[in-house]
Amino acid sequence: MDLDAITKYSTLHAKPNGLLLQYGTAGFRTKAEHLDHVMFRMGLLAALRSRQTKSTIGIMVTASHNPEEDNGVKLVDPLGEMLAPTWEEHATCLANVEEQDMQRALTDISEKEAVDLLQDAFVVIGRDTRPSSEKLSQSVIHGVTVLGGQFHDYGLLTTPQLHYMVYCRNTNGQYGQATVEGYYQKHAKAFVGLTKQASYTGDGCRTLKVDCANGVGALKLREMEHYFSPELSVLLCNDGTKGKLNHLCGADFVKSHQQPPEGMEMKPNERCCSFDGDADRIVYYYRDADGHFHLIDGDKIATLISSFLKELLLEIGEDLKVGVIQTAYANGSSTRYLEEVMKVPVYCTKTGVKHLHHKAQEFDIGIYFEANGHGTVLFSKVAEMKIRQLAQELEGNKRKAAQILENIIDLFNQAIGDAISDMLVIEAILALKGMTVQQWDALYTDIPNRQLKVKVADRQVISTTDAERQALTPPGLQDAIDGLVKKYRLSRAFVRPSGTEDVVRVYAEADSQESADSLAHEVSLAVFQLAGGVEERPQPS
Ligand code: G16
Repeated sequence: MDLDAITKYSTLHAKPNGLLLQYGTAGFRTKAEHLDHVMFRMGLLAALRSRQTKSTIGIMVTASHNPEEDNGVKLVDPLGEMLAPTWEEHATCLANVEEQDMQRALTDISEKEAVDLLQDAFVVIGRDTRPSSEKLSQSVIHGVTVLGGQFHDYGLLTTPQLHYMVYCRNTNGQYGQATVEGYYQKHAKAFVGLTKQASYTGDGCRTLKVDCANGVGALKLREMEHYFSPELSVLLCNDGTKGKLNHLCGADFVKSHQQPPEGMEMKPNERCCSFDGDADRIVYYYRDADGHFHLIDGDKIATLISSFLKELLLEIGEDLKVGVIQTAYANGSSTRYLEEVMKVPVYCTKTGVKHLHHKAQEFDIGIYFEANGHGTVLFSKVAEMKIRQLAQELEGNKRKAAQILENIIDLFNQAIGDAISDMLVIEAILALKGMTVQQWDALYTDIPNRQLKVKVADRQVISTTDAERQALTPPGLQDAIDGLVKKYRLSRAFVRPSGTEDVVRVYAEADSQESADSLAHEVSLAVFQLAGGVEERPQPS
């Protein structure tokens, strides 16, 4: 390691005085102007991680659903998964260390992790469309090269595409070709294969309206469109030609405000969906004939997929171990439906796909979705081999079911939740089942719910347990929440510090929308009073 070069170049990426950042739910996120040093340092860290694992490591420059002025960075581990927890700690330590201590911090990490400094290092980089992303990705590249690492800059990518590239490179192309064309071809082939099997619905070409949050998803969907047309035709809105990234649009806006994005013209009963800013989340929705808006969130996506997969497994006669992973935000109705009607075991983890992904790996088929639309399905190697074998051996309808499963395996992004791949899976399932968006929505009725944000001086004063459903600190907060919940029927509520925004998140469910709104507001006031609220007191909605 050329320690002098590190000292010399790190002064070009100076750390702002007093700034402390933590590797949060999905990497570092804050105002873009505070991130140059973090990017340089994550370039250094990725080079070390690459040497240690003798694999390609990914770095994505994005702040996903956050406002355009923010930015962020996340590291991608060898099989396309999120960075390992011990390395998240190294990342936090390296991002916060003072410049004069950088050499020591890097040496400490190398020693602790037994990094062979003579190994080659290779890092692939992607970025979203934020105005700040290009310059910040140059700082990442600087960090990688200062440590003698090689790199490939993919430029503009969706976050899941970058995860896919890492996975492909580290499996020597077995998972797919590590190019954008490779990504399009692999997923489109599986999608077209599936929709061909949908012949009995006689549905032909389908149209879907997609709100792209004015983000990179629009560019990538445009590039990909001709690979999957005419089986699916997509009409893009909020494609980045005029509006601001994530502003009044995108999956996060639609889910948390429970209303359509700006710029989307919705005819009655028309199927529409929204991506978030880096296209790793998707939610669906429609307006009924009376003009009412219906949201179909990650929970209902998980339900549709689970019921479809269970039907196929029944057809082929395989008793594979299936599990659904959710978080505390999952609507109570979805959990009940999955457990009681579908008889699928459901597990709850902390927020953040890294937690859900990890749990999902325990099953032959692990279905994980956050209510916000972030998720995918993982197939174990054993399950995959079994299904591929049955697709050759079985006959008639059983063979057809196994072939559908084979295509589904190829269509899901096995590295991370992916809005494009999830959209294609959903469209294929609806086509195969001959199901309308209204029939999908009618699987169960959501318990009315509300999500709010509260500004506090230091959100870390709130700590939680029981998969974030109970607050441990500050003292008195959980008792206050328990007291408020008792006032409403069919109710529950919890609070947790966000790991991507400087806010505390509040979630409440109750028997009517009015009650859910009121409970969420009362809990917000308790947070404001007991956890050091700043700026404006929460107002009733
Ligand atoms: C990220 C994570 C998600 C998480 C979301 C919100 O999404 O990948 O798993 O649900 O942040 O996290 P928090 O509530 O801690 O702010 P994205 O789409 O912003 O990358």
